[in-house]
Amino acid sequence: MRKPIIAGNWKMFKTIAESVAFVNEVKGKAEVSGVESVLCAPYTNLPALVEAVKGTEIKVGAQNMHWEENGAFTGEISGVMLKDLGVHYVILGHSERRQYFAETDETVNKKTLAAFNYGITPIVCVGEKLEEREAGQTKEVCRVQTEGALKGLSAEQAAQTVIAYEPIWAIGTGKSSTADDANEVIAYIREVVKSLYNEQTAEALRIQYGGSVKPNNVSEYMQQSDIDGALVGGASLEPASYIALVEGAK
Ligand code: G2H
Repeated sequence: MRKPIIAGNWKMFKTIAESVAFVNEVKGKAEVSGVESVLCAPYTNLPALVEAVKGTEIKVGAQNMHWEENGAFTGEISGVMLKDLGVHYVILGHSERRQYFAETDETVNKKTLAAFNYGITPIVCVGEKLEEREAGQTKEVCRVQTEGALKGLSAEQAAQTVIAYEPIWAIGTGKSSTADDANEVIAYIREVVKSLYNEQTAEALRIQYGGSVKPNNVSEYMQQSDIDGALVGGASLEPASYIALVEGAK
């Protein structure tokens, strides 16, 4: 049985004080037995957030990291630094990073491998652009990105990886993939993992849907056979909405 995982991707939102106030509001509420709840915040908020979630079931994630442990990489943060803070998850290869910050399958792979060196669980994002979808290339794009990200991981590491399928045309647009369509792609990604490893690994690995998930549609996704949770941007920013998302994943 895969444990559902709701991860809030706060992107470049919230000050430290706002992050702490958020946790104080969702404490005891966005904590539902059998559902993992993760808040992925800007780097600046991570220490305060790790402190604020102490004694709760909520985990903290970053939204990126460098693959090297340290070095002359101005402006970058490494896995060892995140581990030092007590961060459990890191989002890698989000489409906004692929689009605006030159993230490639190769850098996503290096970062994914590095995350495991520090005991941080990667949430690896894959997904097609609108023109790729219209050209019938959705599965092929997801296959290439999934294979690229997992390259060199052991079966045990792959089983622990979380993949987020986020069709790019559905991100922050209010247009979401139908639950059936998302499930079809996600089931295909699981087949890809099976062909790379084995059935046991593919059945253990969790795959989220992401792209305009809201409290009123999260349960439709969760009812699908292969969708194990959601990576949520806009709707994760308000406490009441985040609580409803976690409850909707039961
Ligand atoms: C996709 C998603 C979170 P939103 O980027 O990763 O954002 O829920 O706002 O579409």
